[in-house]
Amino acid sequence: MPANIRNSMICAIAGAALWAALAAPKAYAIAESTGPDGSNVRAVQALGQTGEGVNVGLVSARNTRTTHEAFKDPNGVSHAFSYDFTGDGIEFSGHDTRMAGEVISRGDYTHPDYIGVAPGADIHSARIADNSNQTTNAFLTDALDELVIGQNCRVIVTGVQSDDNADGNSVWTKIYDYYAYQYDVVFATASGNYASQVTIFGDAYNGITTGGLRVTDPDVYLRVGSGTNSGPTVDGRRKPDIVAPAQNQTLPSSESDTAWRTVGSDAGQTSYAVPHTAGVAALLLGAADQTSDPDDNRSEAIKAVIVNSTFPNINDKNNNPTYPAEPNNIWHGDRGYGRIDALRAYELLNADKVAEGGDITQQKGWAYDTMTSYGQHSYSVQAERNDRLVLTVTWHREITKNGPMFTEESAPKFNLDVTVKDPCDTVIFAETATLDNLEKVDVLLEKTGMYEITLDNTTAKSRGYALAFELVEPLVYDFEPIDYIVDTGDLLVISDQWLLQGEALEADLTGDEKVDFEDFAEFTLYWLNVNPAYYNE
Ligand SMILES: [Ca+2]
Ligand SMILES: [Ca+2]
Ligand SMILES: [Ca+2]
Ligand SMILES: [Ca+2]
Repeated sequence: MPANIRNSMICAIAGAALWAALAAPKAYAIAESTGPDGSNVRAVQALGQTGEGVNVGLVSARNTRTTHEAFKDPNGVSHAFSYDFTGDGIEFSGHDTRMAGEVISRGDYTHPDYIGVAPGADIHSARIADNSNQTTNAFLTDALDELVIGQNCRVIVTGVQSDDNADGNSVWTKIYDYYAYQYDVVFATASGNYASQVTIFGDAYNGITTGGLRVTDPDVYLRVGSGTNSGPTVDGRRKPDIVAPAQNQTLPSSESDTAWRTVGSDAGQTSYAVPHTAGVAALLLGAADQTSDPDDNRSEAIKAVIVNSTFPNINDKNNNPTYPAEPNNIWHGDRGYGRIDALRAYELLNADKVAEGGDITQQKGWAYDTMTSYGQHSYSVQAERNDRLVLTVTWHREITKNGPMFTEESAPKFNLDVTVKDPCDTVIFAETATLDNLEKVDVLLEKTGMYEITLDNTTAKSRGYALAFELVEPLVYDFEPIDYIVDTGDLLVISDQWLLQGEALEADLTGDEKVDFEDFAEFTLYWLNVNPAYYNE
């Protein structure tokens, strides 16, 4: 491998033409994309989390306009910093200023409510493409050395893509996985735009790859954009991991220190989606820094809780439902595991850490542990019939560096196999795949009792891993068969047992051993309730 491969870097979105073509700017767009039908970030900000003390790196073709008012605190001090690693100098760009603003904007006098995802964080913007839009692996490693080692960036977000073969084996991708593995960094990578499959850096094993969502109603993001790259990767791995709002975001731009642009179209440009992921990671790291637990800020733990807590019921590019309640649809090539949900991720990371070996009675939790050679860990979780068990396990691919060489771990790569057994010892989920370094389970449980989750290391290697789980309770009065809505199907249970008397009648909602108008009145309080994460007509 030559020491200094040159490569053409393409901005993941051509900014200038796109924003001009959009409809009139909408008030508080950045705030709305962070609402409950977007990335749900405002709910975490309302709890006092801002990502303060967390440094985020932006690796892109050009630089952030660091003098923009949106980056300044009340003392006039900017929280954005720019660096050039190409020798062609610092050059502000709209694209990179907008990405940075989406992560850390504090608003300004004319746009006080246009707050980014992690407004307490700092951003360090690295230019890695020269005036010919070429980059080298030296530009990239110099940038990451400065951002990760020099500036202690624990999150890296990327605004460029490459048309090299995105099979996880390019030097670019290995460089990313090296810094993630070696320095415990969260890489927020984009699935990229306008290609037939996920592009570099979206093929990084250790990153969280994000696709872009378009709006389906004002401020509601329920459909994958037409231009965001779909998975799997060229080598068959399940990327993207997640999706995030892209369309209709009003962001600080580079034309002046007070310029703002509304960007993102129904193409779902991933440059405007992936900053949500970076910002959420910064919020979570900021929160984890406030706890005594030493492992809740591990990059694997951040990834596990983000992926586990996604909202899965997102329509595909063609606006067809993706039916996430079906066991084969946990992951989908357009939407990955679903839309990022900052509040649910925060609540999951905030739940108590769990340990392998013991019995777990909490509704959700997470673990970070090290698996030894051919080891086995098991987690026993108490669950109720009709709960859904949602579980994510992830670890990093190991990359080593020798001079300019980045080398993947020897074959076979570290691998955990995940098995779930019900209280009768029947296997209800099992996988023996070795390709992906993330496994997610989302299964409806048919029995009440202790479920055993087993992780088997199929290799002689040892490795850290993170696990996150949540038991999602059924809707009240969504009788079997569970269909995630309380409607006429459930009313039939009441009518079938109408005026019956006795113990353990399903339709005796009041517990007085008879089914009558009191039960009907109780039932109507829940009429047409749905669980939107799983309900499809
Ligand atoms: Ca902590
Ligand atoms: Ca496996
Ligand atoms: Ca029902
Ligand atoms: Ca009753």
